[in-house]
Amino acid sequence: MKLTTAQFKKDFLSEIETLYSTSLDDTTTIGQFIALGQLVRRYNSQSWTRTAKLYREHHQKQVYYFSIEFLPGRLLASNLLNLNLLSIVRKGLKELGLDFETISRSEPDPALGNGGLGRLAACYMDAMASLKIAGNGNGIRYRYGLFKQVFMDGYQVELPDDWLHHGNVWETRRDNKSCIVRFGGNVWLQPQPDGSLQAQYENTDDVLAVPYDVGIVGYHNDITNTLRLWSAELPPSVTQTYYSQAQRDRISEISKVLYPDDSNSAGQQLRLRQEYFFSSAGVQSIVRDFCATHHGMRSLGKKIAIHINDTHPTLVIPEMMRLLMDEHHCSWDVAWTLTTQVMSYTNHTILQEALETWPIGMFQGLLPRIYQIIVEIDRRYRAQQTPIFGKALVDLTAPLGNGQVRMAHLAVIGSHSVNGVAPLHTELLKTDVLRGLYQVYPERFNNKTNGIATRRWVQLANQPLSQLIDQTIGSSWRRQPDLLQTLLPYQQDDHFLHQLAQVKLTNKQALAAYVQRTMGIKLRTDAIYDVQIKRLHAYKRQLLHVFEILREYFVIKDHPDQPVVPRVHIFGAKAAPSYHYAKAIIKLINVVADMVNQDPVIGDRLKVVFIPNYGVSIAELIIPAADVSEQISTASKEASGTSNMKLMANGALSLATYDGANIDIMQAAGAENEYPFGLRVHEVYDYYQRGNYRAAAFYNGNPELKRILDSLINGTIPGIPTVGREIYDSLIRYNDEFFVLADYQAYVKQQQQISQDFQDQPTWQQRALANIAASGHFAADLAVARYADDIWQVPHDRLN
Ligand code: 26M
Repeated sequence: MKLTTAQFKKDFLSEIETLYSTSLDDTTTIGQFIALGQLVRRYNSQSWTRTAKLYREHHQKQVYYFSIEFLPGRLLASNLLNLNLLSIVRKGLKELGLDFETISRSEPDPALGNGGLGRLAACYMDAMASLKIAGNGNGIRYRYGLFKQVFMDGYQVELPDDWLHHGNVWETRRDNKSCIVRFGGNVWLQPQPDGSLQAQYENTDDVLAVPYDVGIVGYHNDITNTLRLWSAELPPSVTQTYYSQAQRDRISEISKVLYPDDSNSAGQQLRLRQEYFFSSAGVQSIVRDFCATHHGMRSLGKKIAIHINDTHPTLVIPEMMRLLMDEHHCSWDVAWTLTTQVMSYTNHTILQEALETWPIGMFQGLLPRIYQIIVEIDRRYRAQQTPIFGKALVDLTAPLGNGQVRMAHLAVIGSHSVNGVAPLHTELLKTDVLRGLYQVYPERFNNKTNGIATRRWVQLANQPLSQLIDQTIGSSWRRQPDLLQTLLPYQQDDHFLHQLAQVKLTNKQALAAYVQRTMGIKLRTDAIYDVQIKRLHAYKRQLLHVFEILREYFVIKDHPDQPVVPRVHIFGAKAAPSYHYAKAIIKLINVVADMVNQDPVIGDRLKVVFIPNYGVSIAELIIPAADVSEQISTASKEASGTSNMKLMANGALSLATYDGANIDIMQAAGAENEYPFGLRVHEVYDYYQRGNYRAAAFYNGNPELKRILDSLINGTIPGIPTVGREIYDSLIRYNDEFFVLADYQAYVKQQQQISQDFQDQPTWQQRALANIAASGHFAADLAVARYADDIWQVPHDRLN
């Protein structure tokens, strides 16, 4: 939009005046943020209204992205970037004596997600708006987001994240779009005079679902899509006059807090209530909108696509069946055809413990009508497929089995498309996790490699790099990230490589200043910044990284006068509060950090910083400063990874196993520009099959490794008698479930190579550039365009 600096200043001061009835110098930073947010909303309000109208008038097919998590990060800067107002606002505020960055940092970071899954959903919302796809998000407005992490005595302590304390400037509550979601009670099918059956309910627990809409601004295209987050409230009192305190609590509980687990199926009833709550509310509002503009249901499959982000929203399938049959009088067959036309499903994990199942007893009690429908889906599936595939395979793949509702099976059976998030991951779905269903529906399976919002992760997070790229190849890459490829010839340009190194230095200085200010640790900016940022999980093997730190520590202690290449090891990671082992590793990292950082012999040659409360905003600070990207999961366990993509786009070299999208990154940027190592998937699977993995053999066969492991239990690392023993036992007594010891040697070898290579800065920067230049492959815009073409079948803007 068009706006002069003078007009902006006038508008901002008037916004302050209207909101606070006082002058600018009498406001707080958060107050200034709220005023600025309101103003941005006002600037964008026409676009939001117009977009809805545009889609309606063009009868555009709507995509609804259902996700139990959205992790958008702060929205002020990204909205201004997309509205092309960032520099005007920056300048205007400066002229008013204010600093944009300071104001921006006061915005709460909505942590309505755990990690990769929720962040991916947010990147895809941004991409859909930028591609002019009629894309809608559908999720839960958690009153408390993911816990705030603090360390006390090196242990993780969780504090509530009261992100709505000052309200949320970006949301609009829409009472007129509320709907009722039913739980529990009894249901029966009542024959009607016309011969049809009508579902009748009694003694249900009704919950009012109230939507809060957030505008998702497209990049320089006057499009604003909607992210709809549902909040649970008491229904209006016409239906019931009295609610006991227990009933009130049970209702408000539903959208009170995000489950902090990202790798385990919690199996708790509240989780199931959350899942049905936003699935039902979302489908009801979709069908309601559809009916307002269409006659009958016939064209539903042509006008609507519903995407199921992991199994958590799978109940959209039986909920759609329920609405079509019970409310819109479709036959089973018509309803089923429409439902499967509309639905598609993305799987995000092959970890067995993360595959959701619900005990039938619990499920039936909570969702009796939905359960009836699943029983019928199961019956028909068995009847149809048994003659073709036999009873054994059908038992294995049916929606119901072993007394459980199997959500992934229901998702595959009720969708027309199932995708994994990296080529390897999709192969493993076909051959392992969903093998049986792949036999039944081979044509449904496809791959969609993950992508990231380059706008946030490069343009906003790394402005020095973005400016350098602009100066070098012009600014079209900002709209078309694949143009980053044209940077590759500058590998031969010494001046450019020098500037690239300067950019990295600037970003390291910013991170070092943050670490100094918040943790009191002084970091050299000429060290290798070696970064591992992701949830804490045994399969992600932060432990392997710790072993490298201990190795480096012993090298210096043994040979204090030998020169070493200085390193800073940076961690960011939250552990699920109930994940005891992950918390033990957090304690270990913190204790090792203290030991290393305080040792005068070590000095500034080796530092370890575990930055607390890792999340989107801290990632934006760390990623641009990274030299090395640790992507060291056990081969086969990481579905894709996305921090690997964000780090490469910012010029970090990957130290990576042959897992998830690491493989594709190596292919795109050239393996010679990364540090691959470790077991391949087939080797991991061979160990499983033969049962011949012996961790102790690696321990006994490698004195350096033995010394490191022994240091966990012999007092060398102080203050971890229990934690050290637990970790040691997990490796030696319980045979190292994730093959840390098997990969140790190869990992260390690459780490040593890194230390050597880093000293040749021009060559290092050439390789950093190869990563930046190849990162356009992993732009969310490209990934979402493929979803649009292959799965949703919706039109989108061309990417050039
Ligand atoms: C399930 C049940 C109960 C409570 C929580 C959950 C749950 C929540 C989040 C389970 C899994 C959740 O997220 C999984 C996840 O983040 N997977 C990651 O998805 C990324 C995007 O596709 C991939 O890049 C990562 O490899 C994958 O681990």
